[in-house]
Amino acid sequence: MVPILYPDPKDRGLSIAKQSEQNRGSAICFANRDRNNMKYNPNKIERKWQRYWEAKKFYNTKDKVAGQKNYMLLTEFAYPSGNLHIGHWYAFALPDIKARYLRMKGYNVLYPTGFDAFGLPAENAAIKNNIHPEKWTRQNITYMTRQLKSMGATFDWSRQVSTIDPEYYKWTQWMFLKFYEKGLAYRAKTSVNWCPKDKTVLANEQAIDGKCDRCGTEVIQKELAQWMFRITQFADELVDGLKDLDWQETAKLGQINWIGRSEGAKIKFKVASEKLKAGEIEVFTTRADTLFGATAIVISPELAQKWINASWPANDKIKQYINSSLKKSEMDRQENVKNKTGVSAEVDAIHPLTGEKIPVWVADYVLGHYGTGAVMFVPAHDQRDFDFAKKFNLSVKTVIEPVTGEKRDNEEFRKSIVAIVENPKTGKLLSINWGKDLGGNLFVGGGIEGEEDGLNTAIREVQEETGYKNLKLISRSEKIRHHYFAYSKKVSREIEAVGFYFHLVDEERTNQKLEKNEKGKFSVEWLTREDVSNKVKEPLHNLIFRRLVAEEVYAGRGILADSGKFSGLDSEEAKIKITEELKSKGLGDFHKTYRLHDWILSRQRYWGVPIPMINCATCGYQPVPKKELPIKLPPLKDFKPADDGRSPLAKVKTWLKTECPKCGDDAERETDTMDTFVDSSWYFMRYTDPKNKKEFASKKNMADWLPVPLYSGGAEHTTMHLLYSRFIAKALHSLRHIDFNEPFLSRINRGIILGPDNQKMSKSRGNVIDPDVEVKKYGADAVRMYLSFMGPYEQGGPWSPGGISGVYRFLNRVWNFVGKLEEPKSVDKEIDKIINRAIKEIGEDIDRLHFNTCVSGLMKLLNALEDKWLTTSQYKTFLKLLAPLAPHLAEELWTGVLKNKKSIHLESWPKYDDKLLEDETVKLIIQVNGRVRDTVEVKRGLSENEAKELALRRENVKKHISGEIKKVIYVKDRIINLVG
Ligand code: ANZ
Ligand code: ZN
Repeated sequence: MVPILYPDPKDRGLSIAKQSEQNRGSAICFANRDRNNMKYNPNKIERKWQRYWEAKKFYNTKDKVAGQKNYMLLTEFAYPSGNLHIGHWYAFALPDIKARYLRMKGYNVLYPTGFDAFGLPAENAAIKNNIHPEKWTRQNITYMTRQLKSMGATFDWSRQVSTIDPEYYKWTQWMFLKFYEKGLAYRAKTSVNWCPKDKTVLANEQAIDGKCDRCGTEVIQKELAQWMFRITQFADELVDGLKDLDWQETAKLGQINWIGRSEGAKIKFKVASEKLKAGEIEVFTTRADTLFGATAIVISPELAQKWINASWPANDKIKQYINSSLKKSEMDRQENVKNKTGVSAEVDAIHPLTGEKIPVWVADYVLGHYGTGAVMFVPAHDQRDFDFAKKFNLSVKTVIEPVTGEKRDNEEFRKSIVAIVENPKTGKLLSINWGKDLGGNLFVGGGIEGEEDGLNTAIREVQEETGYKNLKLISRSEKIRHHYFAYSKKVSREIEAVGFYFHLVDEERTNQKLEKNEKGKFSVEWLTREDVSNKVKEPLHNLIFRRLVAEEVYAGRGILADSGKFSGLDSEEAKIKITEELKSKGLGDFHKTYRLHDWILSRQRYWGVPIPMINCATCGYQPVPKKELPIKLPPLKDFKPADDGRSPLAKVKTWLKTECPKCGDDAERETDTMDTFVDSSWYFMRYTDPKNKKEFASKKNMADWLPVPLYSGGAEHTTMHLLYSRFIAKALHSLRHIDFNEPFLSRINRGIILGPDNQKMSKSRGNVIDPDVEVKKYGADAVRMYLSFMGPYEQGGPWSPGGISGVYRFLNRVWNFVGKLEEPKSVDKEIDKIINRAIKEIGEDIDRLHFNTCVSGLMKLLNALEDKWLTTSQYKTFLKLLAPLAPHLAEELWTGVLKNKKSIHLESWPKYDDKLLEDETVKLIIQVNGRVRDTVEVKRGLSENEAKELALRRENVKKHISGEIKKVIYVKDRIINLVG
């Protein structure tokens, strides 16, 4: 007959009724004895199954399988640094759970892997250890491949790609040439980030906080001719395309900010000086509405230098200033917020709409490579300009009256004041606390009555509400419009408010009792500035505090004032109207600008893909004919970069010297190699067709697999690899080489595994967890499962030695959860229900990559089943649920205990039964006024009303209810509390 499973109560002389009282400890002993004392020994079983799956080519994926949908689950391929660390396990072993699950769900899953194998560390190791970069890299690949195989993952090794294989980088070079033909790759002089230690150019993305991403050396700026990709041509598409992608919001935002699209206008200011050939200055602004508030023009030192080059006779002070500024990094120039520097250019510009003369200044907070390198200076509404105006005593003109809140219908109009009083002795500010329901902490406020002057109103209100009477005015705000709904009176209001900022002259107060205070309506409090920032949240009062006390400029929306015929317009509308007016006069136009620069891809290093160009003295740069690809890296002994900044390839004369493809004369090869991010921006396409000799991948194969439905990787790649890959896809798409233009439909950034001390793992801290050691101790299944269990995949967390041994104990319990093979006399329906729910929940968890809850789901399941007597079919289902998480153990039990001939990994994911889900019961706790009065087994998912009715029928509940039930607190499937 069919086998049965442990526990068999008869063997212990127990009745079935008693079996549930058995504790688990004895159950395990029993099982062990029964299975000839076989202990869970992962090392013994894991290698065995890995070899078996490999020999049977289980995971060599076919391009197409009848009746199955293709699914490429992509993870970022590894850099062959030498050794797998626990982060690699996190990156590869967890998505493998989903790969296995999808396979069981009937997908044809490709779980590819490869190596991103060019790059600096190989060269540095070569220099240090006197070993060729290729040898070093290939050794590492061999070693890491072995380590990767110990994960028991479903990698398709037959499709492995490695970026250093000439058959791969041939296509990297081919893409470069295709882009070159279309103007998407070009060479130009540009100011670049230069790492003096690595002696190479870095992309902006690789100069992090002004330091080299690889070695930490301070990056300097250099003007060099470089090869570039025109990524800016796709800037709009790169922003707009994100809308349709299922990515984490943080990743989308990271790209949006990096691209930094900014919509505004270019405006021309004529220059009133014959000495200046330029004749006009063009500025870029996002706030054309503030044009009438422009009291100067400020240009970048770069632009000033251009003027000088065009024979502007600048004085020495200006020249000196320009020279010192150009030495600073962009970072420094923007960071230095408060201490702005600058010099007068001693020329005037003419305001395009008023015709007034305004001075021109040079200052390095204006960047040379953003917008037009010049700004219109609006100190009233831009904080940077305001700081500069204060320092150099330039005039400030307010042109925007702030508006807060949203306009409503039927507003009641009022004029009012807000008064902020500071005691200069304590630095504290006077606040009225109205209590939570009436608005919390505010400043003194009140309506202006009749013809009263605002200042008088403010003084009167302060006295009436607080008693203080001797005040000195420090400053007053512009008019502020505020829309709000007055809850106490139930009316919408628009108020026109002015803020006043006073200092107390002395602490004398009026003798008369404060009327309102007596009614206990509010209390008077003195708050520190910090308290004010936290407590006074009401928009109008908060704004007046920021304007008058914190001295912030108003940079928000509002209504135009002092702006000629545009006065009174809303600022958003005014942006358009003013720009249109300028446009009609030929003095401006709408314009978009971006922070994104073109992608500099030249690297002056050996270990990369040679850029396939030839430089001829007569014909200039010529592309290498495609039939000559790949241009292979020549062998080389000395990898040190040349001191003139040229790549070490320049030393290989036999390779360097060649013929011009156009005129046949002697010429030289380009010696720069490509940024390795070029290699890695298309590798997933190659997975679809890794052996293709005629194309980088056939369109047919790409159509089978791409775009990638799910890509898992590290958050550090948001503005580099992910942006570059999207660009390459868009570029290839625009050249009709691929049929999709977004490569990755959904993307998940995983978290980071920290050391047991909650710090980033590093050798110097001695907190590095070596996966090989853990695998040896607990087995791959335990490592996979513990990594899953430690927290949400997007968060990661600290490694805990106790945590992994807990998971190991759990796997031991699974191992022991099996006994003699004999079928129970009757099927326990309750067990079916428990398993049925687990199928649904564990499956959904894996689907959403909620690996942690999926492990706890399995643990819960084992807890519920461990002391029960399962049928074979129930036990089978249990093992299938285990299979994606602990593939080796599941396989061992499946074939070893159940004697199945076919692997569990060829089984289907079990189906659950919706009807059974409804049939399930839960224990509902019934409380009366917060005290437990009863518990009752009920159907899962009762509505509140059903639960209430049921509760009211219970004797013990009735006893405790007297009178009416005022409130019901119901937590579905758990608790109902009747409050009388
Ligand atoms: C006038 C103005 C008035 C501005 C105002 C702002 C507020 P985003 O949004 O980041 O693109 N700007 C333009 N080019 C610049 C450069 N090369 N270096 C430094 N600052 C530059 O910023 C656009 C704003 O940044 C522009 O709008 C300009 O200042 C400044 F109440 O023009 B604005
Ligand atoms: Zn030539």
